[in-house]
Amino acid sequence: MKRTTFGKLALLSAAVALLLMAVPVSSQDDITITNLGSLGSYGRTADVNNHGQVVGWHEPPGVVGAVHFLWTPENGWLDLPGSGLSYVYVNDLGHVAANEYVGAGSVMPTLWENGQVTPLGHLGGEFAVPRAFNEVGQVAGDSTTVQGECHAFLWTPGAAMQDLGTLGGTQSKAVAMNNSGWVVGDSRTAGANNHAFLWTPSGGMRDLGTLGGSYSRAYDINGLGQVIGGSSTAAGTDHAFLWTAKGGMTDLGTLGGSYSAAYDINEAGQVVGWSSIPGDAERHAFLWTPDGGMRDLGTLGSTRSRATRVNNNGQVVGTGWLATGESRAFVWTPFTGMLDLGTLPGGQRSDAVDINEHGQVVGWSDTSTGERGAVLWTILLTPAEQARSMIGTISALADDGVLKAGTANGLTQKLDNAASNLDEGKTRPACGQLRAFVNQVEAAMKPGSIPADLGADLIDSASAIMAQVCE
Ligand SMILES: [Ca+2]
Ligand SMILES: [Ca+2]
Repeated sequence: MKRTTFGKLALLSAAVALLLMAVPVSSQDDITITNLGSLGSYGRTADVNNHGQVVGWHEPPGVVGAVHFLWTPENGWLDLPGSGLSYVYVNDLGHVAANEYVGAGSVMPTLWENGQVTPLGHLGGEFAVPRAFNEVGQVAGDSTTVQGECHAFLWTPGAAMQDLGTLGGTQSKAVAMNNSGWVVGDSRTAGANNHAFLWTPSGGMRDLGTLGGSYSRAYDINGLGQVIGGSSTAAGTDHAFLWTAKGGMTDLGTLGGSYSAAYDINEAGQVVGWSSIPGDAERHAFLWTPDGGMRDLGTLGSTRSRATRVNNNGQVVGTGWLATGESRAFVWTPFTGMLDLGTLPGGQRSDAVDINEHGQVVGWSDTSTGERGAVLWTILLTPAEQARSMIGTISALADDGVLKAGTANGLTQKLDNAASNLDEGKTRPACGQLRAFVNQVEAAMKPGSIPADLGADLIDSASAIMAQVCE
């Protein structure tokens, strides 16, 4: 994902806030659970951005349709105007894409920006829904047309809604997009099969093919243009796929069973989903990495788990089922394995739907009253994990051209040494490396090699680690 410099800076500020309250993570004790408010009987939490701002929907008594809400750490819960369907997204600018009833039987996507509501229009029909929202404010989704077909659309600020066409059939649907405005989804072909597509501004809609079967479906795309989804194979079973411009569609395989499906890909090309294991009686969450292939993330005691999101630190969230049958939100990290995120007091069931780059997870939990609460879980990182998270951020800044490669290498080397020392309990050399890191940042800020705001954030983050481990 190509983030703007603004996005990166804002992201670092939020990281600082998290680091200041961090303690070691090794178990559920290091995860906090916050009840953001009541969702009533059916509501859902839908999305969290990198500032810990959360959106979702609920159905208050007497209201037809979903009322969308925005929860922010600063101002708490805010019901957004109108009512609509259960589609709602928030980006790092704090803008919200949703949809609203605009008349009898008519639903249109809208953009909410600091209290201003902008209708995004439609492709001629009465029904349009947003399904993806990016950091430059573009919205992708699908809309009915004058002819009564359903077509994928792309809406760009300042431009009219664009019909992305189809693969030759009468229907297409957008599912995800990246910050370059590349859209993926699926469309009917002239042969009436459903195929995954990639739409780009320069190339239009492209058929991504299948794994040998008749249908495929794309679920996500990252900033590198890598696409994941599911496809039928020549053997007639569904497998997770990864598509790249260079390699085309490749089969990600399974955990030994016949079936797999992929739901999310991060900026490092890591993929999550679920797969059946030998015998096909069990379905387990997986993490697929370019180096290690498909890894079984386990379960919470039953035969089923499903991973739905992975952030750029390789932290995974999804749904696990207990041996007693209740669903539970889980987080999986390389440091902890799969952890049950638990429920609000008196609850039995919970589910996780999204995670941001700071380990903040959103979802819902039932409560002792039987209502659902919107939930924010925060995973607290160890000092070594915090240092490694900073390495990831600095590398991304170098990739984006905000930092020179030489500067970034010097900084990441010091953090890497500090993290290794912390792993071994050697706090004195770790603190020396962190101080050297701060000195390098300060030196690079003087000639402007590191922008002032960014430099201040990096120093704050390093200082937060030192406050925990240094004398
Ligand atoms: Ca999100
Ligand atoms: Ca993704």
